[in-house]
Amino acid sequence: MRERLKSLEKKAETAIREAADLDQLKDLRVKYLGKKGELTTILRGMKDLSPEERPVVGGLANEIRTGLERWIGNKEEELKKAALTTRLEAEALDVTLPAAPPSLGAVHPISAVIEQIEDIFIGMGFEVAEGPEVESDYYNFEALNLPKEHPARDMQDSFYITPEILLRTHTSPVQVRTMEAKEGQVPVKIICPGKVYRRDDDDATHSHQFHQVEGLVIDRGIAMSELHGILAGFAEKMFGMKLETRLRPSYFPFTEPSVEMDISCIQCGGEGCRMCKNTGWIEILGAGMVHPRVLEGAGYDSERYTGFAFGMGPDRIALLKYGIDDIRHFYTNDVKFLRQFQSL
Ligand code: FA5
Repeated sequence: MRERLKSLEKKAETAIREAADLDQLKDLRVKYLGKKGELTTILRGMKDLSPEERPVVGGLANEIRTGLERWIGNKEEELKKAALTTRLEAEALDVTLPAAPPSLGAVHPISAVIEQIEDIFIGMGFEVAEGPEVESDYYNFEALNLPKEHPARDMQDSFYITPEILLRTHTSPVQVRTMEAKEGQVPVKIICPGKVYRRDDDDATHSHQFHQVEGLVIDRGIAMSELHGILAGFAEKMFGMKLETRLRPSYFPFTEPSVEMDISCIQCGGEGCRMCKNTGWIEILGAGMVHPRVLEGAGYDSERYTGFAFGMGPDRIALLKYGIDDIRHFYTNDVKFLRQFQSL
């Protein structure tokens, strides 16, 4: 029995010395000193010893237990210290390292385009006006010469909230609101940027929510030539290059005559390429002379005053200007896409 105890002591000492971590040490304590441990198992055989041998072996067993407890205690200290040192080293803070640069946001490309449009028109003497996105049927349609049941209402499929309230489908209602606020005074020279909403199916060039910038000029003797001059000047500044422009006849119920303005393709210069679908031209806005009925309805004498209005889509302008192939990139908020515009 003595030999068994001695050999157990040796085996346990080696195992304790070699324990790699606190968990292993805990297992060793259970294995050798636990209630069902090896020392207890050996001591169960004491009943077979002679009465003389019993106290001697009992004393030896106690000595071995105390010794192993001490070894385990010392090893525990050692392992705890080592674990602490490793943690401290891993968490060491080097205060001399240069700080990580804070990650800066970027201006959204559509906001950047709207700001550029505003700057250009402010430079030409325009003021910036605003209007509500939740609009009445009256301002969005009726006051713009689009009475109920007018077939041209189908040109702008709408999100109605009640039969009389909707999300505005264009920024043109701000024309009427501005004229009303001016109470027949001239000159009126405003642009109005803002969000608009249409029940369009989203695709590469359509979004159900997008932006427009409206423009309105009213004074005595305003003619189509002024409209063309101002918008051609705007296009060159916007795209930063010499451009050809042309007005094509079009139809909007609130302008007469109505036109769409094309610019020569900014990619091929008019030769024909994929961007301009080989036509050499790209449409950038709708415009026209304010319809006399719209002027009169908002309190302006159409015999004395004339004016022009235009409406453009900054989303489509941003697609052209930055060579982006899908309008949906603007609305999915992928930071990798947006970071490309950090320099704007
Ligand atoms: C209008 O909304 C007129 N109110 C513009 C106007 C104002 C004409 C004043 C005359 C006088 P239109 O529906 O064509 O017109 O839209 C104007 C621009 O909005 C388009 O040229 C296009 O750039 C943009 N646009 C229209 N629908 C979408 C859409 N679903 N997604 C993104 N851009 C769009």
